Amino acid sequence: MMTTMKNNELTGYVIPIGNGAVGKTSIARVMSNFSTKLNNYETLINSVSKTKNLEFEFIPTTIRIADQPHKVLIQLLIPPGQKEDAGDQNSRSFNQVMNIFQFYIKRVDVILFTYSLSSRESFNDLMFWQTAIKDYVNEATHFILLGTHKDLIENVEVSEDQILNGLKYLENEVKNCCSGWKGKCTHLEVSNLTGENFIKLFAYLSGAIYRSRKIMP
Ligand SMILES: Nc1nc2c(ncn2[C@@H]2O[C@H](COP(=O)(O)OP(=O)(O)O)[C@@H](O)[C@H]2O)c(=O)[nH]1
Ligand SMILES: [Mg+2]
Repeated sequence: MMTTMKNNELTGYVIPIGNGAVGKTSIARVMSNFSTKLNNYETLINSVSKTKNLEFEFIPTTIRIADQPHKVLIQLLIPPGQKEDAGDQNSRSFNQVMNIFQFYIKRVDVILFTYSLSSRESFNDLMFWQTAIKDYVNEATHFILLGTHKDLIENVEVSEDQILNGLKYLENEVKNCCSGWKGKCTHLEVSNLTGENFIKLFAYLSGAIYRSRKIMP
């Protein structure tokens, strides 16, 4: 028997933040073009250009809760990773974009604190990004400490211990800036080149959006 999905549709807003070139736009492109039959997204990610404004990507997924299908729409909003206003007429910084779209971004269901496993600097700079995004955290916001470039095995600059400590740090910061925070968090390492761990990313995002909308409809 067909199960109706009426009233079971949720849209969640997901923001990847982090330094430029860590792979935020690539994540969105790979998600949107993901196939279990593909294991190389090189052409796709090499065609990504620098983020100059807020970018959008929209990915429909389905999860089953208590044997019922739920349609979860992942609405990605990708801001630039440029920290300071560079005075460049053709490009906007993170702050400029967030100021322009602050009334449009009503809530954030999931934050992807994104860094490259091959750049310790991009990992350490997540302290900056946590402060930059804190006004958008609500009691239901979930987050992932998301490492990219997992394929660059030879160039890994961030250890498992550092990832676990970083996650604890971010969790404490989120709790401090949002009293009564009821979200969840995890860490995940992916490759935009091979698509490794994207199935886990999809599962976490749809589950996190579902829980976030239960806590705060
Ligand atoms: N090898 C490898 N390259 C990646 C990965 N993610 C992104 N890149 C490359 O890094 C460049 C910058 O990525 P981009 O998505 O533009 O980063 P953003 O500035 O954070 O949006 C892209 O041109 C990709 O070719 C990854 O997981 N592995
Ligand atoms: Mg980008």
